[in-house]
Amino acid sequence: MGEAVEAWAAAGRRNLHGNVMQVVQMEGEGGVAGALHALGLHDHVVQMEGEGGVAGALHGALQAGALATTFTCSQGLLLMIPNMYKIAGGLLPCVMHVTARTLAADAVSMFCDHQDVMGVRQTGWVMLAAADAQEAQDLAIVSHLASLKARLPFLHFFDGILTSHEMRSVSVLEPEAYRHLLQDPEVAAAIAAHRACGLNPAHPHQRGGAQGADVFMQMREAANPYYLAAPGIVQATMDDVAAFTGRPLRLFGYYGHPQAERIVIAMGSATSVLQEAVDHLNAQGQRVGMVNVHLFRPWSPQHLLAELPASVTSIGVLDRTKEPGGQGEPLYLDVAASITEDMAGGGPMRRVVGGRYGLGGKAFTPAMAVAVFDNLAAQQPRNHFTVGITDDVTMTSLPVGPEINTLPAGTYECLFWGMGSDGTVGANKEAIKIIGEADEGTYVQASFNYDAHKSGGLTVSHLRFGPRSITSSYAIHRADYMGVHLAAYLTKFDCLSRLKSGGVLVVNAPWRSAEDVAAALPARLLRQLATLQPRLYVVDARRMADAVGLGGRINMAMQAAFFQTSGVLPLDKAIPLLKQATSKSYSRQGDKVVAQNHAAVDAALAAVVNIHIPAAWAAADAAGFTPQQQASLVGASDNTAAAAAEAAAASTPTALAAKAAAQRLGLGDFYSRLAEPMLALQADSLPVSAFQAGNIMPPGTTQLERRGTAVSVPAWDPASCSQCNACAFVCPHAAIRPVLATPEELAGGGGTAAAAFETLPLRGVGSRAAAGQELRYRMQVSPLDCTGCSLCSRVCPAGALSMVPLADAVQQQDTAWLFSKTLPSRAHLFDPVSTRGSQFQQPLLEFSGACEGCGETAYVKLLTQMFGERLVIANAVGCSSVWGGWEPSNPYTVTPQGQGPAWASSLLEDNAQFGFGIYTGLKQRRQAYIAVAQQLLDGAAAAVDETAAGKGFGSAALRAALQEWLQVADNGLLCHQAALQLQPLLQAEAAQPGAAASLAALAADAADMLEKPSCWLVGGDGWAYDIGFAGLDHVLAGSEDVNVLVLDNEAYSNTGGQQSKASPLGAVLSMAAGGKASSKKQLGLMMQAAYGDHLYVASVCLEADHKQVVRAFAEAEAHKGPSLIIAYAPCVMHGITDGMKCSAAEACTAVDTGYWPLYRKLKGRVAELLARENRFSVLARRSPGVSADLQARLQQEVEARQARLHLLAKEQTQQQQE
Ligand SMILES: Cc1ncc(C[n+]2csc(CCOP(=O)(O)OP(=O)(O)O)c2C)c(N)n1
Ligand code: SF4
Ligand code: SF4
Repeated sequence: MGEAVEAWAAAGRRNLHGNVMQVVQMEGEGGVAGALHALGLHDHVVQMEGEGGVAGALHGALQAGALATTFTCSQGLLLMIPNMYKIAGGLLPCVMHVTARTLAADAVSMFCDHQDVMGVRQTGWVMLAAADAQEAQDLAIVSHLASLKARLPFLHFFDGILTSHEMRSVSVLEPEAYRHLLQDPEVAAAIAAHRACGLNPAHPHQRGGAQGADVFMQMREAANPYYLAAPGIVQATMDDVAAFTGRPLRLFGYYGHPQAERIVIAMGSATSVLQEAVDHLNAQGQRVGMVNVHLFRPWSPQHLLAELPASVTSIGVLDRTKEPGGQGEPLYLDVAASITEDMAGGGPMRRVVGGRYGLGGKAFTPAMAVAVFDNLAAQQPRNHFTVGITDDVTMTSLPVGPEINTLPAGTYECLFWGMGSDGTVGANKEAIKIIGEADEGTYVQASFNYDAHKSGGLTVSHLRFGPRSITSSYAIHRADYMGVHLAAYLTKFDCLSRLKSGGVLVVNAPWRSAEDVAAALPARLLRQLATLQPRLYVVDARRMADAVGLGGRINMAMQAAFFQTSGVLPLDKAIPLLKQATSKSYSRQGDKVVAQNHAAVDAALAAVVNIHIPAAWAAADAAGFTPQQQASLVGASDNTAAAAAEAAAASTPTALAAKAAAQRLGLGDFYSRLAEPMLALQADSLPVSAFQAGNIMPPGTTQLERRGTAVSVPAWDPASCSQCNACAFVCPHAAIRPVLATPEELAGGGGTAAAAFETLPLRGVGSRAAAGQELRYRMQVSPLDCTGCSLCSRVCPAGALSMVPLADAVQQQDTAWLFSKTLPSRAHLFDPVSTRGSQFQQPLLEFSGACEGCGETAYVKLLTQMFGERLVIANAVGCSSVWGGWEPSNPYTVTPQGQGPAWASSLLEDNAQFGFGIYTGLKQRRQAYIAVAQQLLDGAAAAVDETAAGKGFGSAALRAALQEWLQVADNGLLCHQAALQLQPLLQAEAAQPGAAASLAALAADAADMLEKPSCWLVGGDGWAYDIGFAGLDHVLAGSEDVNVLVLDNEAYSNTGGQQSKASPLGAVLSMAAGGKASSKKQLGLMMQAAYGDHLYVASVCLEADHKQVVRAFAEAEAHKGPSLIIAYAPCVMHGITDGMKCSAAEACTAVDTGYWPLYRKLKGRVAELLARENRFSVLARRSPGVSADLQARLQQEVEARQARLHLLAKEQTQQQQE
């Protein structure tokens, strides 16, 4: 919401008062207080460093007599709690708009429930809940007006994602109406009163002082009249607004049978589902109703009771939140108390039960709503129930029947299965706008789901339209139209079960005939098609997109196919509208891109193939696979009969490969219990017993995904390869690795490997193993784990990698990959602190869900290669926590000995403190261990352990090893070697009969305590520069041995690319739509200047200088004190003209031109870099003058910074020489 306001400002849109908003970024509440005004009385949009800062600024602005508003949700809302109390305590009117979302608990989730707003219900803010986008508009207006009249702050909330991200036809109130409402004398007087209370030296007063026990309580109670008056003020304001909108609003909106016996009470988008269920049940002759709670605080029992039909005997309350251990959830408790008090006062006997639904975005459907009404009809309705899951542990769940159709008649439903970054979601947003705007009488609705893979993952778009208003806030179950934008999804997911019989099915595939389809799809799908008899169309959108130069962006071709085959609009009307919309949305990227998209539309229209479904498919072979597929499946695993049987039973080749991997890794239970259903989108039906409370994920589970999403994968040419390992170094997904084998191992590969396993004699270090054995070298890709970004082939200095279609490579290369996994590690032959040597170490971060070509992952992968066996990572929330740990995908894996990175994530704002806490905990435990070991060694065993009295402590060899370990216990690398010597001795002697208990105790903890942990605090620039900066600063100011890695992609990428203080001058980002006007914060320089030599600081760029980054990691790790490494991370948000495949070259230019400092000599000018990145070039196209000015300033800034860095480097060298 804030971004939208900022974008309006940048576009010059005027507010109600005729002013154009102006964006300013303030650092402190004092400055903001004078500047922040909202509701258009004055006109600034302010972005703070974090939500805690926003609340402080809001509070300050209000104290100054300004009108202010803000937007937030979830963790951000929690950060505001202290100031929310202050604002309410000061009776300061303002409005906060909240897209209600869940809070991080055992896991982080970005989806909807009311956990966040329920967490602030005690702060004294009035709380208004909107059920849908239309109500959100209407109640936003009510909130702003009523807040002034009531002299209380208002929190206006609606369901995050469900309502906030849904596209829906709404009736927008004209500015004239707003103006009229604002001119209401009562409102004008309230504004004047508020300003009169503002801090001003002309009429000074003091606010917010301290009080003692004698008066504090009375003062708190003195505010009661305001809360008592608020419900009446809100209702009156609702009536005023309704006079303009024609949509009446009530504090508690009753809907249903006038003589209802059973009613359900809820808030938010679920109420629209309840309405549909009410209509459905009343049409069957039942007598039911529902209450949509708009005013949640202050709670008004009178208004609730007044809304209920006298006939009501049974009430169900639905809460979208959970209060573990409570008597019930908040809404239930309020309703129950109101009804009980009413009954005590002589009101009718009514039974109230409550339950939970929809936590973390869990769907709430009409069938579930019916289940809640059915529960109320039971003799003994279940109380404290859940609905929407199967709770087979504490047995709370209500039984739910099959889904029912409660949609308005004439509604047409479309479901699109797209791949992240293929443009499907963007195209669908355009399509729904086109459909909605083409005919005034058409109502539209669209919502979008994404999986956790940043790119190449699944997107599902739900589009509905029809002649009546659509409020159904749940997924489409039976689509009239289905677009499958990646043919593999047909087999991977159960798409067809969501298609209506006789509906339209359009698939992006190279098929031309029914025979092609039959050869490509398993028999179970052919049978399903024969039963459903859809109108089947095929379009080879990928080929078309390639032909016009759009690569993987197949959206335009698929949109053209949609308009052509669905018949939703006459084609001669739809296509010009589509092209018009395309021109608008791609104009930012230049004429060439617009022309390419238009060409894709034309090509698709001419190439859609209609395929008749033969009735014979109904009897397709029950084994489930075509003969070709059976052959390829067997080849992909091994040649046993069991594998063949497995192949027949499994649903897809990748699923089969995943299952085999799970077995190999001992993750069979995790895979079948959780990962497999989750990856197949079947996890909604998993019962509670499938989960272990506390959420601990086993390592290495991304190996089970075998995603196979690359279009093309690298093919290795041994003849050209120089064995530099540069390709493996940059690969973001660890999908290409150097492999070493002896000729004997190759021969023992059973011929399976030999053919596909060409090798070279290993060059350089370690070419002969210790035993004098010859080693052979090979660069091996995992085709099913590669994302096809092609970075590896582009960085290869010898041109030894070329990209080839996945289909051509998969079978042979996957067999070779699986064989390579059976070879022993030879990592010890190489120095991990070298570019080449580091890549012979096992990457313990692999196959993450990061975007193709992501610049963040390779840094962390390198960390795991250098320190993985003793690595501990505290990860700030951001992209790196999403690609680093999204159930069931854990990309952090282990060595064959079971060691690997220990990873945990707390929040965005506290990662430095969290990591510091982990470090301190580990250090404290290890120091105690070291002290005991030292004591024992010093001959004090008797004092520590009476049973060991007089026996001495271990053998001389053990004591020598222990002594050696103690001497280096604080040095990560040396300690590793000493631990390798010590541990077996400890274990062996502790296992001897009669061994001292103290020795056994030392041996028992040895695995945990001998290695020196390498603690890294990892996160993005949003964390380090902004929201978590205070904590980071505190940790770096200390002397503890923690290492900080900032993955600096110069924006808040995970949330869509908002500007951070790391963003450069002139970049167009969200919250900087007019180009960022302030400079990048010089975090490294600041910290160095502040904390001097006790802090190790480096600025690195992995793509530009492999050696420097390896050295910086090693030096930081060895530094006895805090270290800070700021790492340049190219990101899809940079909009690199030719895509992320060019990100390595782009990063090199960034360094060469001095845009990104590595203490290197400058070459060229930054403009060279900027011209190729859309975040800069968009401004050059839109406002050339502004762009030129900002770019010139950026060049100057780069040069000045470089000069300072040179100076610093010089000073340091001089100091060292002295
Ligand atoms: C206190 C708080 N505010 C906002 C958010 C929402 N949020 C989640 S990730 C993220 C972006 C993090 O950006 P950055 O640290 O730069 O990492 P990146 O995603 O770019 O890797 C934001 C704003 C949050 N989780 N917590
Ligand atoms: S194409 Fe990309 S993901 Fe695949 S191996 Fe090369 S660098 Fe790795
Ligand atoms: S940092 Fe950028 S490229 Fe990497 S996962 Fe996030 S959005 Fe994608």
